[in-house]
Amino acid sequence: MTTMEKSDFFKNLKVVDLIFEVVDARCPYTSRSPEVQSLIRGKESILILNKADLADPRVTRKWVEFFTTRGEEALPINTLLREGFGAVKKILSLRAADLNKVLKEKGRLKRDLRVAVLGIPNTGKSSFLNALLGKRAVKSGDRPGVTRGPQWVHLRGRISVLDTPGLLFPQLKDEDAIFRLAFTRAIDPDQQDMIHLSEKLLQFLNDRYPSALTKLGLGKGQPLTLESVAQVKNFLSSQGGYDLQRAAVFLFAACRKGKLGPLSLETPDDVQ
Ligand SMILES: Nc1nc2c(ncn2[C@@H]2O[C@H](COP(=O)(O)OP(=O)(O)O)[C@@H](O)[C@H]2O)c(=O)[nH]1
Ligand SMILES: [Mg+2]
Repeated sequence: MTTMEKSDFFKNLKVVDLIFEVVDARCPYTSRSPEVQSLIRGKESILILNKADLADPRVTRKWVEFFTTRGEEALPINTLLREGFGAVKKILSLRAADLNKVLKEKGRLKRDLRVAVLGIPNTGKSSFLNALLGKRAVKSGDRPGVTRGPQWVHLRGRISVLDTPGLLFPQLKDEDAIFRLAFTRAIDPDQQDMIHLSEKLLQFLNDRYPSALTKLGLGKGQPLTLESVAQVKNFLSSQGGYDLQRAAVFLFAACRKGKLGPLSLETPDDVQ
């Protein structure tokens, strides 16, 4: 979003009734933006734990429990397969009915429930929004090159959805947060110290998902180190010895591609 579009989005936010805050199910705590709290003051927000297909289902259940205990509603979703959308649609129709019941009691006219989607980069905001809107294709500007602000798309059942998601910034609180956000690509891993990131990844996997590492087929010698990865891949440095930088980049990319199976980067115990 450009700055212009961003400010338009936040202007629209004032009249929104319900917000879907999209986070990454693999790190639903770290992928929340601290900005959200001040933005949604007084409005109902529902946490969408998206990419649930990539997360460890046992841990996702713990997260849902964690948020529920804190009085928040959290729904695990797989946007690619449209899994979990039944619950989303149900909430929308219930809230639209509630809103119009209240309006009627006050003797006011019926209106649509206004809904917006927001979150940090790469959590799947656009995919989730498109899934919500379904076939009601979002029209681009009438004339090419003309920027337009976010627009309301009307859905059946007295619901309107803002057609552009709100982009928020993640909080780079500490090294664990940076690792989780780089792994889920909320931030660009290439802008980080790759050796450090990959060492954190190895430490994490050896600790939490030791058998996942064997799926990479990088030798049996446990625990895996950057040295051993460079050795197996024959990544040699021009100064002699192994090229650990190259091993780090390779390992991080290989693990991100989902070959390791579903895994969760943090559990409620990590953040309490
Ligand atoms: N595995 C998986 N991938 C998803 C899911 N939702 C979105 N993605 C992928 O995540 C990437 C980022 O999605 P996008 O909607 O552009 O995220 P945005 O930056 O938040 O708008 C894309 O490659 C999507 O295909 C999901 O539920 N599961
Ligand atoms: Mg997007």
